This record gives sequence, C-alpha cells and structure tokens, in this order.
Amino acid sequence: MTGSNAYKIVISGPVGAGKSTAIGVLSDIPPVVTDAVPSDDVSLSKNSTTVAMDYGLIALGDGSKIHLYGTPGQRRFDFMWDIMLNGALGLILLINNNASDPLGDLERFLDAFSGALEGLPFCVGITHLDKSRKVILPDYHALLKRRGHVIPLFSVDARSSQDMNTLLMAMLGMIEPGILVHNIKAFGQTGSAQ
Ligand SMILES: Nc1nc2c(ncn2[C@@H]2O[C@H](COP(=O)(O)OP(=O)(O)O)[C@@H](O)[C@H]2O)c(=O)[nH]1
Ligand SMILES: [Mg+2]
Repeated sequence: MTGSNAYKIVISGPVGAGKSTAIGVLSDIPPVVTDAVPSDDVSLSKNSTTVAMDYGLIALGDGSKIHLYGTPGQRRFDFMWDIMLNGALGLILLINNNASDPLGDLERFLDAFSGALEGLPFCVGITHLDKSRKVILPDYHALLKRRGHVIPLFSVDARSSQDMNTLLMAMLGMIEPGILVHNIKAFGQTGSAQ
C-alpha cells in the first residue's frame, strides 16, 4: 500500500447508536456535522431538527487517509444511504442495545442495506451494553448467522477511542489486510491519542 490511498468508510445505525460520538473519537480533525433545518412541519414545532450527517478524517501513519461518513438518523433520509455508500470500501453498523428493539433495528438496517452489502465488507458494533443486557452478543451472532453474514461483531462503547479503533481495524482488515495496527492513532503515534 502506498501513502496516497484514500478510504471511505460509512458509519450507520439508528439515532442514538453512537455514530457522531464514534466519528468524534476516531477523527484526527474536529468532526464536521452538517445541519440543515427541514422545511416541513417538523420545523414548526421544533426549530432545531437537523439532518445530522457527520464527517471525520483519519490520517494514517503512511500518509493514507480514511474518510469517515456518518449517515443521518431520521428515517426519511434513508434514501441518502445509497448515495453515501457510493465508493465506500466498508460499512460499520452501530446498534444501540438500550433501544426498545435492538435486534429489530439490526434487521431493519440489514434489510435497508441488503443490496449494497453484496460484496461490501461490513462489521457491527453493539453499543450501550453497559446500560442494557436484555439482548446479548450471542443473540446478534445468531441473527447475523441466520441472515448469512459471517462478519466481525463487537461490543463497543462509542465513547471509547480504543473500542472504536478495534472495530475500525476489524473493518480495515477485511478491506486491506496491509493496514497495520500501528497506523491507527490509539495504538501508536499518529495524531493525538484521545
Ligand atoms: N452509556 C453509553 N453511552 C453511549 C455509548 N455509546 C454512545 N453513548 C452515548 O450515547 C449518546 C448518543 O450518541 P450519538 O453519537 O449522539 O448517537 P448518534 O445519534 O448515532 O449520532 C451520546 O450521549 C453518547 O455519549 C455506550 O456504549 N454506552
Ligand atoms: Mg448523530
């Protein structure tokens, strides 16, 4: 791998799963959040409803870059997922274990991405396991297996740089096994470890 590589990774998952937080701990630059006030009725009752789409950047030790994009949470922006996945090398799905139906959330996202997931490396991080254990990792393993996905699945806290880097490296290992652990800041020297 040369130092000019650019990787695009998309982070998706329901609202509250930890996408913005994850991009914040992974990014070497202050994450960019694109806010847009919607023009529909929602804006009448709540003037700060946003289309929160996040962007972050990781500079690898060899000069390569990873561009991180977080999908907007609201369902009416689901159509943007396909656009965002265009050119992506991998997808990280975050699922909030403390939501009312986290397994259903995973199913919904697997369904939504089903076309794109053909041949696209992806992995799943389960957040908020510290808050709720009504569903546990083997339940997610079973669901993924039933759906035919043999992929990395981790319990992560999106606030933890180490957890998120571990998940990201699992993702990168599927795309480009040549990306070494020491390229990522939490494990070494690039950027400022958080
Ligand atoms: N307790 C706990 N809080 C978490 C975890 N992951 C993320 N959070 C918090 O969950 C909240 C929602 O995260 P956010 O990044 O805004 O979710 P987003 O809607 O997917 O962008 C934030 O307050 C995070 O700090 C976790 O594993 N455990
Ligand atoms: Mg967010």
